Amino acid sequence: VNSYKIIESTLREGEQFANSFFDTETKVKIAKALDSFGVDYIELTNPCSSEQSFQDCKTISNLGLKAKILTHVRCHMGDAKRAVEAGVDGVDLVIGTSRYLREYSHGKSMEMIQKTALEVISYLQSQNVEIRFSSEDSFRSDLVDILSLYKAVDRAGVHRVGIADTVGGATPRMTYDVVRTLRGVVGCDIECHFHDDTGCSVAGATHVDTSVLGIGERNGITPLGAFMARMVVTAPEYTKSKYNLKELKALETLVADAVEINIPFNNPVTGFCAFTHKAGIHAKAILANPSTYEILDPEVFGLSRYVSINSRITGWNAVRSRAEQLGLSMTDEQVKEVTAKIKQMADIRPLAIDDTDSILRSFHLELQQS
Ligand code: HCA
Ligand code: CU
Repeated sequence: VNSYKIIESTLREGEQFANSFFDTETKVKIAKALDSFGVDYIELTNPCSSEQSFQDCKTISNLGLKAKILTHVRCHMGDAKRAVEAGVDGVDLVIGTSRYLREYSHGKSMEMIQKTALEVISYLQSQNVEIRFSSEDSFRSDLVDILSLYKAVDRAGVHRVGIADTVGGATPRMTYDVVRTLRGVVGCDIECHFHDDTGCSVAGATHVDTSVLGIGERNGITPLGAFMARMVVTAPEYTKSKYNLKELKALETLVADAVEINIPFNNPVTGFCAFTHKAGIHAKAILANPSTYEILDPEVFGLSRYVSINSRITGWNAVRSRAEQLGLSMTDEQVKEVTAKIKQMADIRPLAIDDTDSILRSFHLELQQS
């Protein structure tokens, strides 16, 4: 994978998150922040959902952003017409193809689905918008069924076909197999949409659906930040030159505030401890060469690492580095001595950074006075 595109769905899938309520102003703010970050597409809620959804879709389509504006609609003519009226650049069509959805949701046969799909696609082509066609619950659909459907829509000229792990049950291996098989059947781009019910949402194709912090229906989809963390390792040149990675933290904070949640402590890149090193053995190596224990360089995201010395498992190399930061000069023997004091204190109670700093300072003061 040397290049890929992001279809950012915070303003569609993300609106399906339990806590989400986005007023127009918030949507516009988020859309602008996503655009500034550099995402390729911004996907919006179906304009048929409500009057305000239609208005917001129009408003965002008219902002003149660099990102292409998409809306996500059911595969039927009424929805497609409303999408075009809203002025979007592209339309993401979706229809359920698994037995579950065909029996318990819309009740259509595969023949009916294909017929409707081709009609809707030909209408959208006449309106010059970009078209994506996706099945819903792809991984629990009959593979032969969806492959022949995709073949037909590819021949009809869609820009992308999508596969969706709607219930979050697919493994990376299953994803690889389906995408590879599909690659042999269609010539257009392939988009992936993964739910995170079993913690496997970071794996991908040419176009990947994300949302900020992964917010979405149930426990959401591929988080933009985790995906960036993955891709900065997998495709560093492309990822670093294309996306404004230094804006990630502000973007996440904006969305977290809007939906009233905290950024998880263990979030990739922006979790409060993502670049905190604690054990003495780690700290020593990190200070010598950060790559020893860091697959990601925090600076790439405009962040910095932190070497903790506030615990019983710290080591003297870490303490020496902190002493240097504080401008306290000591010999190695002295550093080892004060490290022992810190460990002794840390065995008794949890220490804060202020505690260890003052242990260092008073130790240094005693040295000067003696
Ligand atoms: C849903 C639909 C969807 C669609 C994905 C897509 C899913 O909200 O139930 O069109 O790419 O997960 O299947 O989000
Ligand atoms: Cu979804």
